[in-house]
Amino acid sequence: MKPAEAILRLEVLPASRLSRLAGDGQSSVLGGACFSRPALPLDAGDLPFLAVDMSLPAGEEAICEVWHSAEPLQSGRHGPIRYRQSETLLFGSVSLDEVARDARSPLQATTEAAYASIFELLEARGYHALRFWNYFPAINQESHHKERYRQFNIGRQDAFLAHGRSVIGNVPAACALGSAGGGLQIAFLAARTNVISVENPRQVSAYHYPSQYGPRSPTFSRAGLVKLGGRDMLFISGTASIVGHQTLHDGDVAAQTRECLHNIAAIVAEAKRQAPDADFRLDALAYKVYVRHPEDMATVRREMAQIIGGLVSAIFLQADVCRADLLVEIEASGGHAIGPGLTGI
Ligand code: 3EB
Repeated sequence: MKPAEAILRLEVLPASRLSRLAGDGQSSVLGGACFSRPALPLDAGDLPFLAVDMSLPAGEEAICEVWHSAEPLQSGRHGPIRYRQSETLLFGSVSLDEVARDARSPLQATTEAAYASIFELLEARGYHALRFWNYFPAINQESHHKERYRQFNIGRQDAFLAHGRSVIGNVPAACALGSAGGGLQIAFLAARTNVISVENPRQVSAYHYPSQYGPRSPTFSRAGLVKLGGRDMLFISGTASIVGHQTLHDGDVAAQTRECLHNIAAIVAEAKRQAPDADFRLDALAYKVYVRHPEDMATVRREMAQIIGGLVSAIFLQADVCRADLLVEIEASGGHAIGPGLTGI
């Protein structure tokens, strides 16, 4: 498929080229996210973009992932959310400062408020949540007697429950990473058609994690599968070195990377079982790789190249992962167009 005609295409480009793309009112851009340290003052007009404060590998330029669609697009706002929609898809972004509203921790309350707005929007417009990207600072730090990731999980789950949504089974794909600064930032992709949730047979579903990982289980599926324009597309959640519900390979970033890819392969196999006509392949996915320690970047790249090969689309970022013993987390998507331009491993 030619990129220009694709119903959904992911382009990865230097942030310096974003304003040229965004300036055009007829833009094919749905939305996206840019990553740099510090966060860039973004020139994205009324497009839904996150400017995330997150480090890149040494010497790399600020980078954006940009989702495009060939369908006619319309921009809008709903409360704090910017969004852009087509007949088929809706992409949104929201950035909120953490503010205390009541006895709940500011992060918990802000998370619940952000998700409540998102669900209101999706319900009003008739879209199904497919994929969430969650970023907020100090994810492993404790405040209000709880780790901040756990506060986030309470706020997120409460918003699902308040909107009559299931918190097990058919839940959206997601990731949650620690940024270097800023507020709570959420980007999301939603579809008009039904989304199928995919789980990983090697892992306990996150929504069934036992309470040792927090009072509320995280509300996300291992991947979301959707048919858009007759093509199966797969959005794989952030995937870590977890088997069952336990972290494996404590302190060994190379082994953790291999375990992540083993898990991603298992999710892809499971997705193929649910969509037999799809041709998802590990070397045709677009990857985003979050590495906790910058000095581990080269090791992660080497392990990935060894398993997948060098010619894949991949973004590498330095971020905190939601369990203190996780050194790397990898997300991926496939079935949509990718390019122009590949960022190889
Ligand atoms: C894990 O598998 C690793 O809370 O939205 C991965 C993907 C993780 C999504 C989330 C967390 C989330 O539990 C962490």
